[in-house]
Amino acid sequence: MKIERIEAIPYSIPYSKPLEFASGRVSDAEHVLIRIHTDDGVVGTADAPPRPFTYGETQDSIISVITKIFSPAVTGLDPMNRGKIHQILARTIHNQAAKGSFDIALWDIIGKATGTPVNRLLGGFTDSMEVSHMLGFQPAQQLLDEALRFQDEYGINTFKLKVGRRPLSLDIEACRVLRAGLGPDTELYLDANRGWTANEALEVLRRTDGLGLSLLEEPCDAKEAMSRRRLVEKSPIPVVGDESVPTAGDASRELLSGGCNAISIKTARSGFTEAQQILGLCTGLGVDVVMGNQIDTQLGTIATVTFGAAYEATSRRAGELSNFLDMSDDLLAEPIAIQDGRIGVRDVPGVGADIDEDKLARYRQDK
Ligand code: MUC
Ligand code: MG
Repeated sequence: MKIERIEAIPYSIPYSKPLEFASGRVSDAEHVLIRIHTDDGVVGTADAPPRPFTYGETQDSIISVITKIFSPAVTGLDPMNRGKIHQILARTIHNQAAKGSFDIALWDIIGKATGTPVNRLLGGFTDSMEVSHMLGFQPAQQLLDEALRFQDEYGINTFKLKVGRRPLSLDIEACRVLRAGLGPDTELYLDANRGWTANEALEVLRRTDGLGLSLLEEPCDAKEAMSRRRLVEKSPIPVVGDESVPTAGDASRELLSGGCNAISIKTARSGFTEAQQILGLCTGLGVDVVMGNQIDTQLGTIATVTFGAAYEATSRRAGELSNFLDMSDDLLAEPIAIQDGRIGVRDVPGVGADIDEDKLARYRQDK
């Protein structure tokens, strides 16, 4: 089997409810659909979400690196030789979402070619993931209304609150209202997307003491190494590295330098292969992981479920798997269902990311 050609298709689907957070706002899923075609007809599919405010990639840069650099260098290679292909991709630095989607599409090919669900190739630990829902910036009462609706409609009982606003009292008030309205048994954690300084984050931790928050993600810029380390030492709850740890090397640097003591693994930026390396590092060091969300479509979400459900450590906590519910439409042929707060792994060869071709024709931007 050989890689014959690679498509990088730009598409845009509006959000019915845009997501706003400290580092940006997403109102349209302007993503790139990657399809790796092989000479024997097997096609690997994956989604690449550009997040310029996080990694610097854009729709154009993803298409460009895939069609102009990756594609000519790997055409003709056997997709089973992932080690060789990754050595070639690694010659280009950064471009995490482009590389991540490329890797997931390769795994999709391997699953289809061997007639095996990729979840089982990776580890096959379990057949579903518990869902955590991400709440974007909104007034406190609207946040509570949304959380209660998601509890009621989907059985979701874990929420990540986007914070990082000033004055700090806005987010502190939101935490109080959510805890009072949701009760003590709902998991609640925070993600500031680098919106605060380390000292502001410490103040928030002091003023939310007693509210049972479980994690604090990317409170400030990890590059502010000294104050960040002080925060991690003083925090009573784990400090999760997210945008500071897209690669295994980044994760080891941040963990060893005390910049975080838990890690968000995102398949959209690490693929399955580098996500495995990050996971190995974390389990070896005894560090908690969370399966994160890159504001993913259903296509990206099914990839996260495929990986997250493959291992005990990645399925222990609820994964962030529900942002697609705020999109007006999607490309997946068989939509994802959330039942009793969980999403099931697809028992089909590959990742289970079959595309609705009519929808793709409607939303693609290159035709
Ligand atoms: C998250 O966990 O930070 C927001 C920006 C991004 O890159 O991912 C999202 C969610
Ligand atoms: Mg985050």
